[in-house]
Amino acid sequence: MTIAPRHFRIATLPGDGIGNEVVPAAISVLDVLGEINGIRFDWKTQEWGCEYFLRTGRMMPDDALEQIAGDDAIFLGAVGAPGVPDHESLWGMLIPIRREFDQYVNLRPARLLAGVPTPLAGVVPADLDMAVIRENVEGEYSRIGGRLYAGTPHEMVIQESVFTRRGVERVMNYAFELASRRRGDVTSATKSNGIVFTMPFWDEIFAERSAAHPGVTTQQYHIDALVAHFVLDPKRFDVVVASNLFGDILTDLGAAVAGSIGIAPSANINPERLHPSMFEPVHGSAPDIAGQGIANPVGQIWSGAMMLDHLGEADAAAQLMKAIEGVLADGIKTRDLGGTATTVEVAAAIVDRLKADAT
Ligand code: GGG
Repeated sequence: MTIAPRHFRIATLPGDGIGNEVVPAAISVLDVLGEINGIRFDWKTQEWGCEYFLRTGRMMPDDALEQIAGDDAIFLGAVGAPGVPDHESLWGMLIPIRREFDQYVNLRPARLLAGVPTPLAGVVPADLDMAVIRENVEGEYSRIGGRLYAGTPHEMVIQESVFTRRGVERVMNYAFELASRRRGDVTSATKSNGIVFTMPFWDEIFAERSAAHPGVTTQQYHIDALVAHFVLDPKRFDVVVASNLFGDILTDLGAAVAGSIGIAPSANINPERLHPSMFEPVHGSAPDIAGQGIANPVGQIWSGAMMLDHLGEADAAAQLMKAIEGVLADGIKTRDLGGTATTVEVAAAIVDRLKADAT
């Protein structure tokens, strides 16, 4: 009896800069993994991003979200390029996708993999394995505010933050549920000593959610102390829940202490599955190294493993993680990790490893 391959249609958005190098590298790996596991991907590539913006004045066409709304997942590379203001590129593509598809959880694992050097003295892989849950659709990233008296000595700007009870509760619930499947601890990132309305509200809801999840222990730190603990004692963290801005900053730090931002993956998840979720590396478009073939593809490939997990292909995701870890442990690494391999060489080594493990 032959079994028909599972088929997934993936909206593929390489975007800008090194996105155009790491996305094809990851696809070369995922296609082989798919062949091994009876999975077929239909990579529906869209050339949206800053080049599109420079031609059309928009990062994506007007009906972009309608075009991808029915896809099984979105696989995104990076967004941003010199010549396009960063707020145009982010608010023209990444943020509308996250918001329109209600991807309110941004799950960003920070894990030290064997063979990857950490800048932290004396820290081994068992000491650094956390998942940061970043609230992804509200918080400090808002378009509410304004600018008055531009160009005069009285110039002023106001930028509002938006925290809703529904928004905070649901992302915290996700963090508690995730922790209950991991080591059972959630840390909240706050700053309620300085930010007097939104952060005490955040703390209040954290206390309520904690009471509703009695099997999970909790910690709470002001963001300034929390970043110090990330560096000095990462072992104390299992799941960390943070607002949009705090989570964004924390996860670059988490990636750096885990060896390189080049390996950090992320999943923008709509847990109710009413819309497609989006998988992208934490890193940006890195114009300084774009076009040289030296970008680390691991963040993109690991994001592919998270996508497979979300699509119900946990075995294939586990095979991929094993292959990534094996290749890094063998010392096949790009320059950001102290190696000399190119983007394509790292991807090819992961493919070889997948094939070897499958025989
Ligand atoms: N790979 C995603 C990407 O290009 N990120 C660039 C960036 O600036 N992201 C900000 C954010 O995640 O909110």
